[in-house]
Amino acid sequence: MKVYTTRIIPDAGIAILKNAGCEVVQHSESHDLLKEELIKICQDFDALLIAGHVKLDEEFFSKCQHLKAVSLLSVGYDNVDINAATKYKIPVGHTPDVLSGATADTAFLLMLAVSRKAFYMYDYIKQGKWNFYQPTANLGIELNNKVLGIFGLGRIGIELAKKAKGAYNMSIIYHNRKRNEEAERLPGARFVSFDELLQQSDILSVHANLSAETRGIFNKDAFAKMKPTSIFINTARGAMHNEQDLTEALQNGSIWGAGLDVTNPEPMSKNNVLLTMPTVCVLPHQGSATVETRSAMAKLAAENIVAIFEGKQMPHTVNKEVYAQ
Ligand code: 8YV
Repeated sequence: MKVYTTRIIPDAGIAILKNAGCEVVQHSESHDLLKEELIKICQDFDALLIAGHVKLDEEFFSKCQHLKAVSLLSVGYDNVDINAATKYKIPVGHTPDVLSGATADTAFLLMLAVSRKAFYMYDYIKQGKWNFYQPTANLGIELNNKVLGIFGLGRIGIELAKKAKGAYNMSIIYHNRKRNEEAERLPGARFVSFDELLQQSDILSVHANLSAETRGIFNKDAFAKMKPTSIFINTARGAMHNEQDLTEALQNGSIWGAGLDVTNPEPMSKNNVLLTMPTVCVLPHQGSATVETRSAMAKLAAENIVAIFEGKQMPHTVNKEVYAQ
């Protein structure tokens, strides 16, 4: 069985594939393949392991119907046309759970860094501006006893809620399509409407999936409803916020600060005005980027493929309907 990976992935994943007898070829160049190139390459492979945000659309699946498995090195699968994969009976795997802690840490890091203007102050030293001490300058805000609002309380949101409660005794409110009663028991979270989430959060952190419903949901209207002292955090998908509206909300004082691990578009331009703002911290989509988490993700992505080769179901399938077909 031959497996193609669109990026170099951690050895732990490669070892699992090789131990199962797979031949593995990795795309080792630092640029994405064009769709046509990927389709051509896939003709010689049985399974595809996708890392990065390569788009797999209807045309891809129609021309690669022979693939036995597509396995993502991510929990998010918004780059894949799942209906098309299902139509061609191709199981799509992903890597939930193992990255929840690392991603919640990134949201926590951004929340704290924004509240103390950390990235801006680091730059301030590099620019040689650390000279006269002024007690009223460059002040941050504290997180103790503040309200953390979570948009999309699932595995990652729960991890963040636990950390925020433990570290800062924050109250947790959340908005989901449906109430998550199991999750509510953990952080003592309270379900609120989307408008209440906007109005009541001191920190609003996005952890939902990108879908037609959530695309662009954090727009001018949404930011206008937030507190002028609030901080917006997005570690989920950049397409859920309108970046121009976010920039204006920060400029006109509708909100106080923003922490982004995902931007819209990605990568963010080095000339983006957000990078000059004292109360903005941006990271280059690093949520799951730890040695431990990326290894665990690579293992899971490899196990998803091996399971199919062994005639079993993937441990984590996005489109379980394929097994019924
Ligand atoms: C990224 C992620 O894949 O799992 C996801 O959905 O967004 C991350 O793990 C990774 O950070 C590379 O962009």
